[in-house]
Amino acid sequence: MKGRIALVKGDITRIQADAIVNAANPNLLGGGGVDGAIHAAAGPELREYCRTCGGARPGEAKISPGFRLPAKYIIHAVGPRWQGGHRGEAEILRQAYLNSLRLASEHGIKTIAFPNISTGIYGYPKEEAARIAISTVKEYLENHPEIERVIFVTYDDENYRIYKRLLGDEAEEAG
Ligand code: AR6
Repeated sequence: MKGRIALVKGDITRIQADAIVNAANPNLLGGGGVDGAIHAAAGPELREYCRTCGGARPGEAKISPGFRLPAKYIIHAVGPRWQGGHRGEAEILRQAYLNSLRLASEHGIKTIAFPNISTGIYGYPKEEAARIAISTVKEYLENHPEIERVIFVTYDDENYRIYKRLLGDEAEEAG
């Protein structure tokens, strides 16, 4: 696993990877948070493209070109909205990561960067979300050598500290 997981603090729109993941909403037409930043940086062609994607349910993911981003692709994953933890949120969050990774494998993507899905506007408790993100990615990497590198991109200080503690020396610090 060592060398295949990286931790970065910063803006995901600037990441050089084959794909970056967006924390989208079900209509895939843009929003606030990281979704707003990705649409602003990728340009209006992204919204036009996403109109043809048919949306995505919580836990699902769809892929688009990266347009003006350094990344070749954007994978739009819809995380769960936190409703107290008894509405299947954990499994939906796991599926959002897993379906993003599956799309990456299908499209020959070797490097993929994830934001901390659902931990902003959707209100998922950050440490619980980080544990799900890390365990889902690690399990997938064990069985999928075609994915060479997963970059966890943290933006706020709290998520950065949580990921740093949970990953320990399993992650290289990059960026
Ligand atoms: N780069 C990396 N991470 C970022 C950036 C950025 N430029 N900006 C914010 N974050 P959120 P959600 C982090 O709210 O909770 C949208 O309106 C932020 O610190 O973007 O899944 C969608 O359209 C947080 O840790 O996504 C949906 O309606 C993480 O990104 C809804 O928000 C996720 O926060 C999705 O909510």
